[in-house]
Amino acid sequence: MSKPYQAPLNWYTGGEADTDINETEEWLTAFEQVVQVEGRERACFLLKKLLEKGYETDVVLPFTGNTPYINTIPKSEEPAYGGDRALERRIKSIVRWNAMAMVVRANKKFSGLGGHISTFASAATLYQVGFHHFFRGRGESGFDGDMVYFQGHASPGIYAHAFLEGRISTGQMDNFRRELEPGGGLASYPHPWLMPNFWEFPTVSMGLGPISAIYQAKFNRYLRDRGLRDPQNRKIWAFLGDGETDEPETLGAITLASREKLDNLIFVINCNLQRLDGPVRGNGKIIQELETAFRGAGWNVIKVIWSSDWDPLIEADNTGLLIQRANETLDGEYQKYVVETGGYLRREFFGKYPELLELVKGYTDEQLHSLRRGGHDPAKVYAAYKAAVEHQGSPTVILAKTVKGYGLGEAGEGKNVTHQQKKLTEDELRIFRDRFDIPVSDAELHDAPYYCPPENSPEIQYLRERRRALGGPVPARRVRKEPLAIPEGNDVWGRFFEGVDRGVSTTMVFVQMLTQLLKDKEIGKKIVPIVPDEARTFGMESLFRQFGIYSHVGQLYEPVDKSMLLYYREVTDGQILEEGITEAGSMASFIAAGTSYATHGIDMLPFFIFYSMFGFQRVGDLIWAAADQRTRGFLLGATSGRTTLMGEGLQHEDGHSLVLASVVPNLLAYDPAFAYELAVIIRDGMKRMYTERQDIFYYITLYNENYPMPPMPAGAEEGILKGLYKLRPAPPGREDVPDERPRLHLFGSGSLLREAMRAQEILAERYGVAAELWSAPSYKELRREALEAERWNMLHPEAEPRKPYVVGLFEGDDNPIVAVTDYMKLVPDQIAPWLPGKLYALGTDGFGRSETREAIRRFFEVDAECVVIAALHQLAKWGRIDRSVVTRAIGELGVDPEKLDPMVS
Ligand SMILES: Cc1ncc(C[n+]2csc(CCOP(=O)(O)OP(=O)(O)O)c2C)c(N)n1
Ligand SMILES: [Mg+2]
Repeated sequence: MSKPYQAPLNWYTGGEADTDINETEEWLTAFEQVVQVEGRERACFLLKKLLEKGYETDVVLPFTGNTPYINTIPKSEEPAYGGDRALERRIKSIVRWNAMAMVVRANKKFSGLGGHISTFASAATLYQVGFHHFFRGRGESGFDGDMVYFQGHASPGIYAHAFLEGRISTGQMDNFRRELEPGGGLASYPHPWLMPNFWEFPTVSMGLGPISAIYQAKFNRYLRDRGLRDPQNRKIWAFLGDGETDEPETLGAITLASREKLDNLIFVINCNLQRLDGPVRGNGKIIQELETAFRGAGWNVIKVIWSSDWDPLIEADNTGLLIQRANETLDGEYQKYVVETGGYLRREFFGKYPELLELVKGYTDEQLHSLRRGGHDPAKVYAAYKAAVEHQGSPTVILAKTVKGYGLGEAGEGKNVTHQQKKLTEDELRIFRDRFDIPVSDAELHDAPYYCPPENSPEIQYLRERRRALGGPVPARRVRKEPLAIPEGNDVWGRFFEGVDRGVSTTMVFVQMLTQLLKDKEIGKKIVPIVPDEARTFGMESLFRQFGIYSHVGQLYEPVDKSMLLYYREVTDGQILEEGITEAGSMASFIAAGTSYATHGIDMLPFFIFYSMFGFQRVGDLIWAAADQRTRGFLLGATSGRTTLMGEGLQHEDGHSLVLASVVPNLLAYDPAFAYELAVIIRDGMKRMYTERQDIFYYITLYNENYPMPPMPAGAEEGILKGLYKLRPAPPGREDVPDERPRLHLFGSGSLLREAMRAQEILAERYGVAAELWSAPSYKELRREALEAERWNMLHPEAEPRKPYVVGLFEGDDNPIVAVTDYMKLVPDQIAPWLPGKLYALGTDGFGRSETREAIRRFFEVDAECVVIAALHQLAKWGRIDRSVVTRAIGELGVDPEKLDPMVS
């Protein structure tokens, strides 16, 4: 029988009225008896049976992923607290004060410098319980312990803790957000690039911390399953804001975490109910919403809503009305209670039901006002953390309810403007000081001075002892420094330098190269191929069989293509990370693998190959975070080029990833045309990153056009790496007359180098022009080197000037240059300042089209014929030939002068 559809109801918004109170009472009493007499197992069984009966009889319960709005861990199951509560409260108060002081002082000196007080104010207990009892340091090896993703805006609190530990000086504290001051300052947020011995994970672009943490947890498993390193149940703690959960990246991969049974992963979501502008869910309840999402995804959810202050009330309430009232109250109302009086709470919250008023009649208004939320109670937080680290089989999320700006009082506690509060009046400082009992005199108050108890004080001794017991300070970043030897010999690379006559693409060449590296005895195991459901597109399926697709559980089914040579082989120690259709997830894996020299002390070499169009513009912010985190590895934008990828059209044809790549400072971007160029670049990249330990990474474009790969010209290596080298001189002119042909240079890169080659021939054969042909695999490198030299010259005006490489190549040469690329004209134009007036770029500015390669190259005016026309036009402009030659060529080469303008069509 089909079930009638019933619209789902939420715990807090719906439910029918009780039409027979006595009957309800009987059922509840009976149920309670079962629990007491026969136990919870039996009670559970009976509930399940009732649900089944409901389905049989067409009584369908609305779906709910929620439990009531109370703590998941009842008072009766709370463990004894593992530390000295009084001392920890002292330390926490001091940390609170110093965290506030560093922001206030920074803004006193330079108004508007910024900083956040209220985020950490709400999270202080969440962090301090972690610091004293849970976050394991890096230990003696330097590469053990937990990985903690701190919420970016809570950084003042993390600095303040490190200050008490003596890891950060007063001078540094005073230079918060003044990183260029003598003696060094402190970065606004967690940036490993700026504080490489301190911060490990860049988290401040919201959503990136959570997704990175999930894939980090997966990567730790991968290392263990492959027998490379046993992370010994290192925990990954990710602290995030409740507002941050609106970012798609935050929740986008949570099912992966449960599917992979990542019980090494703990999310702590600071649910202060507010974000920057206002409430996160004024009209709902963020904790309940997140509970549904995480429970639905299979996580272990621990709610920490009420502090111990509420326990007696919850226990004394035998009407169930307190929980009901808690369930039905909206976040917007809870926020209001924070800024209102106890009398207001009594009237508006408890006053809804006479029974609840009765319940709190012995409480004064002040007592009601000081009933705390769970996230501010170390006992509740401790219980939740302990349960989380002991939980097995799935990841855990702790939803901790707090007050934004806790302790700021009138200065911002619970107020909508609190996120940006960075100035406190003397009165507000006084209230803060008194509330947390900080020994700062009235006379000093104005300056908000830091307070650090003496070294032999119980506070400092305790703090030190706790961190010692937990294996050292957190956060702390260490790196493996030993060079890794990279295969450099011809056994690996030789075949790529030799060239092949048959047509192959640079993508195919790359796959061969990767296979070769995977087979290498020394470094093969360290290679991590990462692909987002695109392996077949790139012809990588042969790797499935040979190296296996990583799966924590192996392959529990017989694959449909088992009988085929290249079947889809999932295996526990598989090497390939086949991430499915998630460039963001793949990027997060890339970061985890490419930073393992720091997080795990072992070198792993990630090669993340993706559809170039869905790289930078889709996950550019993660690429930026990878740069910040000093990730090493190779990003490969395959099916690249606006005109080389045939037929796919506007949303697939990439003509700008190289422009986007140009903005990342420590990223090298290459656009190779031939197998040997690719080999030179990858070999050198591996050497620089792993042998020389440079904190750089690579973006390399790969094309899918097949053509013969020539052997490497002698001496080309240096030019390839620098970004430009002469590939083929102009074809010889007639021997019987002096060579007075007009001359110019042609630059080509990627697939379009071949159009430049063809243009060189047409120019010589049909128009008597001598064109020198150059291959330009990296305009970004050319520009970087030129900028560096020029800057040095500016600052050393009387020293022997340095000559940029590209300037040296064309010095004294007064011929024009035409560059052709499958990317935007902006890519070659990067070097225009050093070739003044000479460089003319042809590129693919505009939207792509579904078309054949030939047609679309003509459309974008980058085919050989259009290169010839551009070359002749430059020569005419320079007065080297007559303009009529250009007109003739336009006609002869069949280019319609009134054709569509690709830039605007
Ligand atoms: C991707 C991104 N967008 C916007 C911001 C700017 N921003 C910084 S903090 C903040 C509000 C944070 O709210 P929540 O996540 O609830 O954290 P809380 O401070 O309340 O703990 C915003 C919008 C950012 N850092 N990253
Ligand atoms: Mg918030």
